[in-house]
Amino acid sequence: MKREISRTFAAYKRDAWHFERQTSDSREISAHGEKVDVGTASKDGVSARFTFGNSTYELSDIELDWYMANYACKNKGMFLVSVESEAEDEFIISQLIPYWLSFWTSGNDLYKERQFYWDSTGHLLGPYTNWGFKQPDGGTSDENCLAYMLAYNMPYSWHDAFCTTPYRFICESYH
Ligand SMILES: [Ca+2]
Ligand SMILES: [Ca+2]
Repeated sequence: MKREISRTFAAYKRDAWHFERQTSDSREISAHGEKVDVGTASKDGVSARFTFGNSTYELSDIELDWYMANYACKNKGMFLVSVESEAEDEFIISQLIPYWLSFWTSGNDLYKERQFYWDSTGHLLGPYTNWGFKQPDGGTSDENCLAYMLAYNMPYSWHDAFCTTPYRFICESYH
């Protein structure tokens, strides 16, 4: 019999999505009651933890859309990452390289088109930025959320992307 101490991890009220933690090594996202296997995950949903300067970071080992990723970080007292300097950017990228996957940050221009800011700090991006080739290219489309991505065979850089796409994500806490 499957030992299950399933507890509701978070309830994302806006669209009634929620995801659950389980004691098994699998993690499922359920949407409107339908369970979708998102693959094997560690028990705490974190694949790596590291510190840099005054921050601690956690890389998720699950993929969520930007809104749910934002909620997931806040639910454990952290925030989606904000990147304030080249040094921080380079350090984070050095941690991401082994994964070769996209990761959400807190950056977005959901409130004012083309005005990207870090949701975690409320500050506009800059002065340092690491936009990828031809990025941001979303214009007035719905590419409103900022992810670390690999594109055009370039190293990790910042891309505006569709917020509803599930990617892994980076949580940051300050100490
Ligand atoms: Ca930061
Ligand atoms: Ca883009």
